[in-house]
Amino acid sequence: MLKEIRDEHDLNRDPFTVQPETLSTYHKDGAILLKSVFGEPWITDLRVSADRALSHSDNYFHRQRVWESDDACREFCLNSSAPAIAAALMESSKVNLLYDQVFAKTAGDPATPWHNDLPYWPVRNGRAITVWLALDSISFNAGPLEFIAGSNLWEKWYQPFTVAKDGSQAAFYQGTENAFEPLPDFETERGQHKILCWEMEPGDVIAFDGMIVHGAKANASPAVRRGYAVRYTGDGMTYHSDGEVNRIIINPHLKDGQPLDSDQYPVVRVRK
Ligand SMILES: O=C(O)CCC(=O)C(=O)O
Repeated sequence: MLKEIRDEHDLNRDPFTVQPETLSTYHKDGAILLKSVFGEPWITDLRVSADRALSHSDNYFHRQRVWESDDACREFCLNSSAPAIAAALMESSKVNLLYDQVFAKTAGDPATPWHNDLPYWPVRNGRAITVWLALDSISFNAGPLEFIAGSNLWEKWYQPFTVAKDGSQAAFYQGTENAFEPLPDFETERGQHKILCWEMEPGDVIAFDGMIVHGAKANASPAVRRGYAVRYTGDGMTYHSDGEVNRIIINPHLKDGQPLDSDQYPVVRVRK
């Protein structure tokens, strides 16, 4: 069934329709490239926001929760087609914004190690999706994202880690759950998997599941590659403080098991 995705939140600047093939590919592979979803006004505004946010970041290549203090990011997270993309691909009637994150890889920046995202986030019991928007042209040698197709279906919660400046895994989180699986050396296992990797143009989006194993290549080009990642959750997702590996996104006002609805994780879409 073709889904029309427009609601009162969609300003119609970038209307988006998801085709049945798109949906089935997303469910099977866990990641999909959507071409030319967002137009020039967004890209221009979000580049300014990304540069400003990164100039205040103490991390070498990313900054989180930008939307809370940046008008263009707030507009994108709440009122663009991004929540509708999330709702359609998760097939969810309610969508919450979890947080947003800007990334920049400059020339020579290292690879992002393989990982899956949900183990880092203080949420459980539902699906999550990232809408990852390219703000620059990203060629194969400029640090594109890579995904292990179908790993979203493994339901493996790989042990989270921090990353040092040279891109190496600095510390593995021990956790209180005892539920994290040791992280295989996916780099040496490359030949055993179907790896998805796409070149992107500004305005292209990769939408990917919170459980898919992914990373990014080193930036071997002279160009900077900026990306804007917005993380959304779907029906049934609840707060889970044991998952507070990423301390920047924990919500001190929520208790375990509560729905996420809050100022920090606002509901961005409800389909009646
Ligand atoms: O941009 C990168 O290198 C990493 C992005 C990533 O892992 C993510 O958005 O979840």
